[in-house]
Amino acid sequence: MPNDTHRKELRVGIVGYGFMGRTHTNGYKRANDFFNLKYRPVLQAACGRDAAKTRAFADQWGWQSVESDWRRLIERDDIDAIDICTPNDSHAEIAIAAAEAGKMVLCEKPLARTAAESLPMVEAVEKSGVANTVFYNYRRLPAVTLAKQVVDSGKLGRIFHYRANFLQDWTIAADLPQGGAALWRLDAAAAGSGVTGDLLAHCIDTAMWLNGGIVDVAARTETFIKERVHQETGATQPVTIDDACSFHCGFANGSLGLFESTRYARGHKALYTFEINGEHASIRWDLHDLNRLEYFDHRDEGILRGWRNIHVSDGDQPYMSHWWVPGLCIGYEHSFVHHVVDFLKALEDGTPCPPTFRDAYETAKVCDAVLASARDKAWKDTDVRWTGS
Ligand code: SOE
Repeated sequence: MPNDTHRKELRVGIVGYGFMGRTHTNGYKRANDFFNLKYRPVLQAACGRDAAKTRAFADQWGWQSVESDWRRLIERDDIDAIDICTPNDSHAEIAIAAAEAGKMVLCEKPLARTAAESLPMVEAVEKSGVANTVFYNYRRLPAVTLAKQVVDSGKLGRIFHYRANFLQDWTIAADLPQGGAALWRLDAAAAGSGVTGDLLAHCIDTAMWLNGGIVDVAARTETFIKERVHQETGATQPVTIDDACSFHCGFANGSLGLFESTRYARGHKALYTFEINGEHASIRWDLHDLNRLEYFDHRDEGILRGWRNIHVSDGDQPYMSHWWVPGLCIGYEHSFVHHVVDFLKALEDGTPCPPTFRDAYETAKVCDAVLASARDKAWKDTDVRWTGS
């Protein structure tokens, strides 16, 4: 195990100190404790518009300095990588400026509000050749990574169906305000869309990673509460996000997809589930039981055939040899630790760390097609060019 003096520093500047600022910071802090890596993230600077909150975040989590203007952060020559944890409407401007300044860019999902807004970000990182990645974190939960290994092994045979849900219930109250701190996800101007960009984007990223490109979609959206008070202005305004969205789709491999997301499923807080049905076998996964992968194989001996409930906690399963001892669980936050680890390993190897900005752009195209389909009440082609990363 190299000690810290042999490790190459990756000096990170983070923009944003909310929920995602904390998950990413935890990833940087834990990566070298548990994994043997050549690079070591340094918590160089935290940046946010509210000076007191940024300072409190920096003190709590160990960021060495603070900035109140992201442009100043990007100008600093003691920063190697910019990590964007701000609301979606600021991702593009920050990422493009960072890439043009030659900084690596790590960005919270979704890449931006729309595919059109995402494309210049892809062009900027590709033109400057900087390392880039987007935190679609669920890929890196060990059970989900194991699902990828099972699919890639061909055990499922020809794939017929892909099914995913992401269900929440936190916006049912009609008096919940919209917009501003912590509630920007309810404001389409800041978020781009509602559940489609926030939750289905996760499902789409995982789906294309596991099952290949989505070629066409037919969607229905609904906004159940039509007006809400804006948190900052106090004005009652129309709600312009989608509260719920479901869509059918076709994949390039000929399989059918069925996706549903809502923030109005009373009793569900973050129920992300997916299931894949193949010719020989099926798998399914549930975020509420994130260490388990369920597997059914029709080729098993008839009298013993049934769903296997695999507790993904053994040393030969993805990432797990770096944690505790077989049988002991890890949690949600480890998906971000693993993402940081994979980013650092990719730097070491000189390879991309998926999902790259280009991969996330393809996910944005599907989200746009879903929203366009719901608006026009028509099937839409996605124009996705999925390369498999
Ligand atoms: C919204 O409630 C949210 O926090 C998303 O923004 C995340 O991406 C998702 O992982 C959980 O739910």
